[in-house]
Amino acid sequence: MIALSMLRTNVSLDDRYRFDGRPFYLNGTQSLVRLTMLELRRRRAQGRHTAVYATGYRGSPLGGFDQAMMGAAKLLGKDIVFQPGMNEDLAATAVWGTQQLGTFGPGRYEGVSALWYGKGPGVDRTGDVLKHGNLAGSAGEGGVLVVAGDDHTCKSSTTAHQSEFSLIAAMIPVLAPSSIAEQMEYGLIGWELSRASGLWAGLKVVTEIMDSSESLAADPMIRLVNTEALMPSTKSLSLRWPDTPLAQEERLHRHKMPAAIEFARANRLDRVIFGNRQARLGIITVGKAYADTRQAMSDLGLNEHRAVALGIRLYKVAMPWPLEPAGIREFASGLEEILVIEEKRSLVEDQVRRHLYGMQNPPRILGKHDEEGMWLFPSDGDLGAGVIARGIGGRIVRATQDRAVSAALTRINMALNAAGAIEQFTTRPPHFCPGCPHSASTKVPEGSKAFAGIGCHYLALSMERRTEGFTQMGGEGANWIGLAAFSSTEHVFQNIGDGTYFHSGSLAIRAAVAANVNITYKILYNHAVAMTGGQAIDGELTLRRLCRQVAAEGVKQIVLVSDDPARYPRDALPNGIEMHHRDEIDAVQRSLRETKGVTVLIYDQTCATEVRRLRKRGKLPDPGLTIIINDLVCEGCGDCSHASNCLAVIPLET
Ligand SMILES: Cc1ncc(C[n+]2csc(CCOP(=O)(O)OP(=O)(O)O)c2C)c(N)n1
Repeated sequence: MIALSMLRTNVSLDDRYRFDGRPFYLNGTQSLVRLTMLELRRRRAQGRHTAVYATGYRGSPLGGFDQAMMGAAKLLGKDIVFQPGMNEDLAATAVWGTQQLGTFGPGRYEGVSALWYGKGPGVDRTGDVLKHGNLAGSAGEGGVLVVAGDDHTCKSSTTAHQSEFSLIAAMIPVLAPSSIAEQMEYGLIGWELSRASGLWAGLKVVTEIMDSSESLAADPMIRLVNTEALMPSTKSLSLRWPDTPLAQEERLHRHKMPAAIEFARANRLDRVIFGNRQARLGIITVGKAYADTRQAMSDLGLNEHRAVALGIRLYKVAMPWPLEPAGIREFASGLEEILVIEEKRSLVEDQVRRHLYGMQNPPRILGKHDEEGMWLFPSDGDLGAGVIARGIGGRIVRATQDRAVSAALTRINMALNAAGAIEQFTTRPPHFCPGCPHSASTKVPEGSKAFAGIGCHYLALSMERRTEGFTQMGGEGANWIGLAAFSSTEHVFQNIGDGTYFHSGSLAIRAAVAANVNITYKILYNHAVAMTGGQAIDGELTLRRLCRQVAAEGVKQIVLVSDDPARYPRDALPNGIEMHHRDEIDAVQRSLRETKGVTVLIYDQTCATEVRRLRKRGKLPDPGLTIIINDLVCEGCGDCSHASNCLAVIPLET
């Protein structure tokens, strides 16, 4: 609750990044920007002359973090350095570098608190670096926070992601906040954990929290126990040089991991929220599921007082892996049943089982499934407050026959059924923006098929474009290498955005050339990484450079199509590049598909949203041209909408 006297009368957008003791309003993305500032302030308060470094690669729910960091550059100051990565794994390698500051030679700072960020698939592709980096470790005056963005319901992704298991593969502990304030709190704890244990520390952020916003009265207060003092036998766990792989492994398994668990225990990161000794039903929950569980309990009419009276004890896990065992054992004592409520695959539930194994009179542990093997808190789709309320309510009614909970449960079930029925009419499929170049660029000639990839052009999959199938970012066309060897189809088109080409896709073209398959890459040069917010490509990719790069890969032919081929003087582009007006795209594609080997068609047209932004800012002239369909002669057949594939063309009742 924020007192009226604390409210600002003068407000500015920068307030979210000010530290003047006043409340501030910020969204999930901005909370990570503020986190970097908090970390620097914390280190300065500890008397350390350290810096903060942030790098990674965009993708929802971390799509706008780079823009937010760049927008706040002045307020961040010179000791917080932001550098967008070319892709996730190379960015993580740069983070590894920041931790080498103390061993490499004299530095300008005592250490660097590094933040890496990436969307779930980016976490996956960075696996090798995360393993290497975590084995090498973090610097004593540094620390690494690995921010993994998960889109659990696949709102803006190609996989409904859960990053924990990738982080676990690299033996990186995971912290899972349940609110915007906790994102900052756990972020700071993560850096401390990293310094104390020599590990890299994971911070899981999810779409629902990143896309929400909150007013906060104050920054999180963090007081941590010095775990080094608690573990006197532990030698320094930090990154060192020289170092050997087996010494790293020993340090990781025998010292760094136990240090992380000790850190969690000593600081009581996981804690009992409410409950007493008489409780019989325990609820363990984590991350966003904690917030949903509280909502579910409220929907069931269970405030803290009522819940305790019904014999419920609630436990909130801050670090789902490695799960600190002492707290769990203490919590479980005296309980008959434990419900583990967590999103996606079971992670905490399995560890709870392991930690309670061998306990006298152990409670029944349910989570993903009930005792009959029926789904209780499913691992697929959305585990929202409604589904959780249904699960918890059912168990309470079963154990207590409580009438009020039973009545609330009936209401919740009715609401869930009604919501399910409405949903089928209210889902709006995504579509190209009006004026999107992909609307025309993704067409293929009669008799041909195409593959999609990562980017806005992915939406062509649900349009009449004979576009069937896609790959992960950077794999574009490599699936054809395997498929072509056994297919009777002679040739395919592969769409690839310029952002993806720069990130990693250029390597897929090299692979296709090496395999000598018949494929035409359509490089959709829209001058933006459009789908994530229209960022610029993270380096220079002029048309000339792009043409020279693909030519150097050894492709058989390169054709450039645009709305104005005369724009490029002959000598601006390398020799041998054909240029055509984009109206000729069909004929161009027909000719390219007959050419054996790898060919490239570059479709040059700026992203429509970027064009609109540039025009609004007066940076691009308005063409002053409007096409009007005369409604006096229009027969209302709707063909113009269909043929133009443009949402802005709306059929008129005539
Ligand atoms: C490994 C990985 N990193 C990040 C993303 C997030 N992502 C989805 S679409 C996209 C933009 C691709 O840009 P571009 O290739 O230029 O295509 P456009 O959106 O401009 O059509 C990104 C970065 C992802 N899907 N996978």
